[in-house]
Amino acid sequence: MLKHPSRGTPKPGLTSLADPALNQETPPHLLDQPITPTPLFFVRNNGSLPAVRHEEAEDWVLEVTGRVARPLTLSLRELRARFPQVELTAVLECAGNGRSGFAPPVPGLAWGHGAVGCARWTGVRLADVLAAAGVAADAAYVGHESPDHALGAPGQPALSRGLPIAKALAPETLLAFGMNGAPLDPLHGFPLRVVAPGFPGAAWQKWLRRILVLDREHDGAKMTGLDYRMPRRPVQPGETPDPAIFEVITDMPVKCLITEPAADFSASGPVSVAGFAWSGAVPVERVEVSVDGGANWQRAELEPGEGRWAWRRFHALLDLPGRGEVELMARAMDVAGKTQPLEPAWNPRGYLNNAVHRIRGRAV
Ligand SMILES: Nc1nc2c(c(=O)[nH]1)N[C@H]1C(S)=C(S)[C@@H](COP(=O)(O)O)O[C@H]1N2
Ligand SMILES: [Mo]
Repeated sequence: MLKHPSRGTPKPGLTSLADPALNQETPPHLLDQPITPTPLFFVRNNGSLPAVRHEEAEDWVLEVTGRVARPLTLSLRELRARFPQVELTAVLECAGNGRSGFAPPVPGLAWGHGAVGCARWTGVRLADVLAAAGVAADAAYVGHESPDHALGAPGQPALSRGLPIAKALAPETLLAFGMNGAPLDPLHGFPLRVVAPGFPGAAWQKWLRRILVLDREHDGAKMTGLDYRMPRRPVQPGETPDPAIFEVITDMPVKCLITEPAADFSASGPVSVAGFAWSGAVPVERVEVSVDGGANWQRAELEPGEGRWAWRRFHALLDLPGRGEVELMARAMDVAGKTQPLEPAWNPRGYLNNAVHRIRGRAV
């Protein structure tokens, strides 16, 4: 018997966040693999967990409607039969990853560093499905709907987000039914979800039921107000900013995570530092590591990674300055020259914290 049938069962070994919905992150040292195993992959649910029986999955119906010439009603079986199957490896990161690092604190789930993972996704191209439906010339956005509901408010959708039409039509955007060589896990959207590489996790709609093609930005649950939006200019804590200066996040910043050594390490002699680097629309160019608070940076080796949207492993051997407390830091840079700040850029909802990752330990 499930303890919380409408919430889902927590995965063992992950860190659970205080929230009525099931939200769990991965301790960074458990992210030390090019592909994050599904049992270790973070979970972010805004509401209930839709229960879909495995036997019912192929009959799961996806509807495509709105600004299209031919509205579609496709079962998962038909979706598989009708469109070419695509596999790609991509990082999925919550826009709120790192939120606990903002000072003063901001409302929202207090994620540490682990609301991120990299998986192999299998599905069909959203562009192929939209071509079959015949998208109208004035289509500007797609809106996505799912059966999960706000906890305690069954009539209220938990989340209904979408994509600008250009991203919906981009070759990397998938409707995925597979994750890491298996059917999607129920916690990750079984039987069908959106995969939108480079976009924030919120755009990766799970348990996808309906696609609305729209001539304007979608206004579903958690699409409006300040949700998943960044101000176009810096906003100070305490300021009441005009919501009109906020825009939907459509790109994730360059970032990296140290996965080795783990926090509170102790080392004697040179220490091996490794981890993964990723970004959104602009590819990663390099990773550097520091052991002196960022005064000096040493270039790390950067491995190719599994395609354009996968994260890339970096590693370096760092000489420790002496005995006692040390702090390892890593920062990535993208090909446009953007890098990670030493301190996060504060914003009212605590999104896109890509400050350098720091791991404290001891030289012995
Ligand atoms: N239907 C639905 N889709 C959803 C969500 C949700 O609550 N409901 N959460 C979104 C958010 S905010 C994130 S970060 C990702 C997390 O995906 P994961 O749980 O597979 O890691 O799913 C997205 N898709
Ligand atoms: Mo998210």
